[in-house]
Parts: sequence; structure tokens; C-alpha cells
Amino acid sequence: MAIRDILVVPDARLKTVSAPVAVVDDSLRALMDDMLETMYAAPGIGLAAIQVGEPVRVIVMDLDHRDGERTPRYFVNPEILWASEETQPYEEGCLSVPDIYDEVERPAQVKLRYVNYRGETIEEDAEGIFAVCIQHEMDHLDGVLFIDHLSRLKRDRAVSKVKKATREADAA
Ligand code: K2U
Ligand code: ZN
Repeated sequence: MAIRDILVVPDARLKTVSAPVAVVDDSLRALMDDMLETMYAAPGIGLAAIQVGEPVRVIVMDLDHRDGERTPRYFVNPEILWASEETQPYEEGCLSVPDIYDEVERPAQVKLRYVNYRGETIEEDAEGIFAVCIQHEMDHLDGVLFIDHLSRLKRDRAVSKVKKATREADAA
């Protein structure tokens, strides 16, 4: 397993619409293992493959990895089959938009279909932080960042702030 670099705005690759996965094989499982190690090291609770530069429809997640207890989740070719009309606000962040947080409104419940680590097709309901995180990650698979749901002014300010922080870090 390896920790990979996480792409940061304004990297244009983050706008990629990722391609569906043809088969869940050992090569894909190795990528998912690297994604998980990268996510735990960040730290984060979710990560999409494009965030490590791999334009495939794969997400990893671990919503509650406290005290060393790890419960990794794997979502290949995830689809939303149904979304509630009811929405919920959540203060989101993103490993590709570091140190920027803002409120995003998303459907409170969603019904998912995806393929898991063993290649099995699963249907599952999500609510709460699980619903927030899976929708945030699925946006990544379509080249959409949480700041794209904000006003243009807020989005532009966020990108400028990250670019400034990156310049200062590179100069240090
Ligand atoms: O896509 C990512 O960058 C991973 C996010 C996932 C996430 C974003 C918003 C809301 C929930 C999950 C990172 O985990 S951001 C860090 C974080 C950690 C705990 C709770 C919220 C955000
Ligand atoms: Zn993100």
C-alpha cells in the first residue's frame, strides 16, 4: 500500500468526469487500498479516486475511524437510485480544497446501488453523515467540488485562498 498525493484546486484534473470501472480485480483493489491509506493519513472520512489522479468511478470511506477502530467502505460505480425531497445543510470541507469550509444543502436520504470490494452489487439506504459524504464523493466523480455549490464569489475566494496558501507553502 502507498500514500498518494492528493490533487488540490485549481488542478484541472479535479474537473474530470471519471470513467466507469469494467471489472473489480486485484489491480483496482490495490488502488482502493492506496486510497484508504491516503485518506487515513490526510485525515479524512472519504476520498474519490480522481483526488489521487485516477479518473475512475471509485470511492472509499470510513465514517468513524476513531481509536484505531477502522470500518472501511468501498463504492465502485456508485449510482443514486432515489433522493429525498427533504434536504439537510452540512458544513463541508474537502481534502482538495484545504482549510475551506462552508454550508452545502443536499438531499437528507438517498438510495444507492454500487459494487463492493468483492465485486458484489449492493443496494443501500444512506442518511446523516453517510448521505452527505457519499453525495460529496459522487460529485467528485462528475468533476464537481463542494465549492461549486456556493456562490461564484465564495468559490473564487476559496480558490484564491488555496492558491495563496500553496504559493506560501512552496516558498517556505
Ligand atoms: O472528498 C473529500 O475531500 C473527503 C472529505 C469528505 C467529506 C466532506 C464533507 C463532509 C463529509 C465528508 C474529507 O473527509 S473532509 C474532512 C472531514 C472530516 C470529517 C467531517 C467532515 C469533513
Ligand atoms: Zn472532497
